[in-house]
Amino acid sequence: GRKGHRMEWSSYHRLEDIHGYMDYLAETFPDVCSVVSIGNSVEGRPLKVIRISNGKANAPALWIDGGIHAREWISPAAVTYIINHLVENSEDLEADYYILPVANPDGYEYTFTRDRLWRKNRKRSVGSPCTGVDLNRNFGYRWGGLGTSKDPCREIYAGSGPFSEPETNAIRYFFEASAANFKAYLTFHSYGQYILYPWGYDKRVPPDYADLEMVGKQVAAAIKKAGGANSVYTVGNSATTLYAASGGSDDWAKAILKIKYAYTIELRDTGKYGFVLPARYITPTAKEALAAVMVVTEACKSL
Ligand code: ING
Ligand code: ZN
Repeated sequence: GRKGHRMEWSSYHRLEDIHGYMDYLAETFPDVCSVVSIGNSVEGRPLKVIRISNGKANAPALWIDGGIHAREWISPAAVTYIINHLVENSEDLEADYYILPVANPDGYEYTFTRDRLWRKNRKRSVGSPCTGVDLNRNFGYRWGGLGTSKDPCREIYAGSGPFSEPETNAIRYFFEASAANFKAYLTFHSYGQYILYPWGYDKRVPPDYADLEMVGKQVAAAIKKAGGANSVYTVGNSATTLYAASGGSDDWAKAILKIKYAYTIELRDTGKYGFVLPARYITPTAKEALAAVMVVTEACKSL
């Protein structure tokens, strides 16, 4: 089209539109954005990361991802909204952002073409009729523990080993190769309206959990302010607040990468529509996600 991209936030978009938007931004604002593919999915789709930075020295780095679970459509929609905001306000940025809006592109496309409620990636298991690994059980910290399954037919199948999947392995490789000074790792999911910090593998908490709890509460307050009566998010440790789940990305970011502010943010709603959140809620929900990013950015600056 005339604008050079098809992105907007009144409807949910296919992968092609999201990737097209990222490429458009990199071409149009080369001083602020660049796009790289950090690897390919099982079916060969690129895992595109956009870096947004105005080049200020000593800026902390934040990682943001979305769409690790295919059916959680609000997550890529909110993450692209965050990208749009950061690029439009790039003069004011005091951090560098690395953003992967669709971490599970095969699953995401599958929810448009075949099964709206698909969660996992699209890896075919040897010796089983079932397809798909839960990418948020496939990271390499306490892999295969509580809240996971070895059965490829389950929604919480952890895969054949830690980082067995190209999607999670690409994220690991990206961090291993990156020289950026990551202070936060934010992964957006739905639904439930929770701000969750490690650990997920069991009900224990990290040594600095008081800092995670405090910043989490600041995030919840900012979300309340940005939204309204329905913008109530609960803060807590994943395993206690929601359920135990091992091999999640936030536990890995915290334990192995030593990134201080690791959060899983469960966006809207609280269950009325669940994963099938109507598109009229994209903008209000994305504003909540953006408020979270802004609060965490502030916290990173004072580290
Ligand atoms: N929820 C997360 C899941 O992967 C979670 C919740 C995240 C639990 C991190 C523990 C650790 O199951 C959704 N909605 O995917
Ligand atoms: Zn999820």
